[in-house]
Amino acid sequence: MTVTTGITTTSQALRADLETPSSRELRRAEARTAHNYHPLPVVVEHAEGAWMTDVDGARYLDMLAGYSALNFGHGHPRLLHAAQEQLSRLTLTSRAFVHDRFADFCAALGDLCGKDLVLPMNTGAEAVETAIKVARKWGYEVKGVAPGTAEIIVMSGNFHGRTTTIVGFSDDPGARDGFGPFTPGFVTVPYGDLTALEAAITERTVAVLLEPIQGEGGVIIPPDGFLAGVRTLCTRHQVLFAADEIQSGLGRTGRTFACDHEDVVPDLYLLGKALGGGVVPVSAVVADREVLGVLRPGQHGSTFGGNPLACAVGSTVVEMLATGEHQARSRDLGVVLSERLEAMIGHGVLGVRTRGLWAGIDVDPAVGTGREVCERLMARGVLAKDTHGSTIRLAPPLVIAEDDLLWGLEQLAAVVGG
Ligand code: IF1
Repeated sequence: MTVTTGITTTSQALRADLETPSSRELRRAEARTAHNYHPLPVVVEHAEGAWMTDVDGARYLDMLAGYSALNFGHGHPRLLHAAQEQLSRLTLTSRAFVHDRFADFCAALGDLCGKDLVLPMNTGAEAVETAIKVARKWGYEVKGVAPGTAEIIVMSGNFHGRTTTIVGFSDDPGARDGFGPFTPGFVTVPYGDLTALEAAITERTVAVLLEPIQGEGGVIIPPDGFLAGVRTLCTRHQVLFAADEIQSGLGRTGRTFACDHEDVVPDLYLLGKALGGGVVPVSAVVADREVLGVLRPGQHGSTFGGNPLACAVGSTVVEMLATGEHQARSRDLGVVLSERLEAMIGHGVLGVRTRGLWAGIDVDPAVGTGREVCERLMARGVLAKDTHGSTIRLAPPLVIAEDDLLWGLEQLAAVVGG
C-alpha cells in the first residue's frame, strides 16, 4: 500500500512557498471561516469505504468516521442508492404534511428500539434538547412534579452537544465558558457512581441523561453494572432513563446499542450521527407512548425533521442494522483492535479502553500531545482525532478491512514508539 502525504502541520500548510492544492484550500478556508475548529491540515476531495483522498491525491485511512456518523463507511452503495432515488422524487414537505417514507421509517426505527413512537429531528443536539423538553413535560403531566421545578441528573465528563442549554450542564470549561447565562434544572453526579446518583434523586427528578459510554470524554466505559443500576434506580424512583446513544449506538460498540451490553433498555433512546448513514443529518428520540405522548401539535418540531430524504436514508440504515452483520463485524474486528492496542501499553501508551470498533488511547505525554500524535499519524496516512490532553480516539468505519485496520494500528505503534 503506498500512501503519500506531505504537509503535516497547519503552519507548514500556510507557507506560500509550499503552494499545493491542499495549502491553497487550507488558506482559503482559514480566511473565510469562523475558527471554531482547529482541523488537521488535510483537504479531502473524495472518499470510499474507509479511505479518503485529498486534493493532492494523497490517501488516508479514516479512523474517525465522522465521530461515528460514518459507521457504514464513505459512499456505501445501499445508502447512496436510497438517497439518489429519493432525491429525484421528493426531498422535503415539512411536517405540515405527511409523505410516503415517514411511516415506514418511524415504524422500522421504533421496532429496532422496541418502542412505540419516534420523534425525528436532525442533529444530535436537537435530539437531546427534545428529550429534555419531553422529560420535563412528562414530569409535570405524568409524574406530578411541581410545574417549573423539574430536575435532570447528568454525568460528570458529559458531552451532549453544543446548544446553550446543553453546554450549561457540561463540566468542560472549553465547551461552556463564555456562553452563559445557562438553563437551570440540571444536577451533575460523578459518572459511574450509583451511590451519588441515588443520593441526587429527589421528588423533582424527572430524568437521568447519560452516554452509556462517554465519547468525547475519551471512550470512558462505566463500571460493569452501572447501566443496570441506573435502570433499577430510575424504575424505583419513577425517573426516566434517557440514553444518549448518538455516538455509542448503531453498531459502534459491537451491539446495536451500547446499553445492550448490560441488557438494559432505557426509557428514551437518543439517536443521531450514523442514523443518517453519513449522508444527511438524521436524529431521533425513540420512546413509548407514555413518554412521547405528552407532546401535542404545535409544542415541538423542526423544519427538516423527518424529511423524505432523511427517512429514505434512515430506513436503509435500520435495514442494514437489522441483520446484525455490522454489529458482528464491530465485535470481531474489535478483538483485533483491542489486542493490538493492549500490546502498546508500556510502549508509548499508558492506557486503552475499547468496546467494539471504538477505542480511547491514553498516549504517554512524553510521546506528545494528542494533537501531535494525530499530526504524526496524518504524515503516515492515518486520520484520527485527539480528545483531551494526550488521549486520542479511534473509531473507524465498521466496514474497514481487517488488513487496513492492522496497517493503521501499525502506524500508531510506530508513532507512539511501540
Ligand atoms: C463538535 C465532540 C464527539 C455526541 C453525543 C450528542 C452530540 C454529540 C454523545 C451532538 C456530538 C460531535 C460534535 C462535534 C464533534 C463530536 C464530538 F468531540 F464534540 F464531543 F463525537 F465526541 N451526543 N458529537 O458525541 O450531536 O449536534 O453534533 O449532531 O461539536 O465538535 P450533533
